[in-house]
Amino acid sequence: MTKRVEIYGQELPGIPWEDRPEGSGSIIWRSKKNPIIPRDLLPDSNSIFNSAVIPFDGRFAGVFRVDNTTRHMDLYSGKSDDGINWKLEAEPIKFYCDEEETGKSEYKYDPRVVRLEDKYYITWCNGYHGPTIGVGYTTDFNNFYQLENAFLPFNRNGVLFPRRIRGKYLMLSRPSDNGHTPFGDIFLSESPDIIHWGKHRHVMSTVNGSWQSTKIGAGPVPIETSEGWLLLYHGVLTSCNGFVYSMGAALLDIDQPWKILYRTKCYLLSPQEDYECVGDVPNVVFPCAALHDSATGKIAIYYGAADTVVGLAFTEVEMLVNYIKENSL
Ligand code: BMA
Repeated sequence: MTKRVEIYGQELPGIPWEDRPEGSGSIIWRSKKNPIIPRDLLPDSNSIFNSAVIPFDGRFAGVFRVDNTTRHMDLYSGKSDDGINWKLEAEPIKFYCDEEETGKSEYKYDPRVVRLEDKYYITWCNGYHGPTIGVGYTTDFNNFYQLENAFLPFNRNGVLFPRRIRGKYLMLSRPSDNGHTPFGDIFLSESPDIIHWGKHRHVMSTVNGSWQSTKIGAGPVPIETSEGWLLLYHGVLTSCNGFVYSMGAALLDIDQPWKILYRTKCYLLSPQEDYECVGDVPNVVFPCAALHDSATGKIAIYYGAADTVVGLAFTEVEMLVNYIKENSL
């Protein structure tokens, strides 16, 4: 008998959930309520998409990417009782900073949120003379504090691990360029204090002739399991009609997470529904958060669709981990 795959983390009985549709063989299946967040949830939102949610205070809280009708990109906080119906603040998050320079930001997008020790840390793509990784934290989702950018420009998709490993904080990121980067591998960096980052290690590269051939980037915060860190990530293919963003998954070594144990050969979710294929940027599924329940192994994945709306999809840890191991590159 195969060993039961466990999630090491908290129980979340209120996790949003829908069973896999009868007869479906999909490893990841979409919510019937998709898109769960429409583009016009706020009076001046052009689009609400690549966004991050987390259990908070018996409910859910989140940090949302909102592009407004001037097409400025910023982060907004929001709350929800059920993880599906969200109320967003009308104004973007204002981060407090110790130094003026730290808070400089031409734009903010693609947040990730992680519970790490006694705080909720937010990482995002921060405009500071080009895109780099902004870092901030909150304890209450009312007051937010900004720290130093983690890296020099150009970088995107900064994702913190949910605990220290061998005493150090770890962050995945994807060094890039100033535009719609046509390349990109995932790297890992470590820090003693979430301010100073170094010991940069290569984690994984693109794969020629596949859905992940142009660039890849970490998605939600890695989930600790009995089989390694479960990392959902996006991979990009360049078609004659532009980029296509799909989702895959990998298992990383628990103590040395720059080492890949397994990695899906096929995508697990690709833009196929109308709201994923049609929008401000067509053909994009872009995962930024995953809720999980250690008691049942249920996982709820939040992803941006077509740079316009937020979608929700589901999987189950045992099914997903076994699939990754059996269908690895
Ligand atoms: C990336 C980021 C994402 C976006 C994607 C597709 O470079 O800007 O925010 O979802 O492109 O446009």
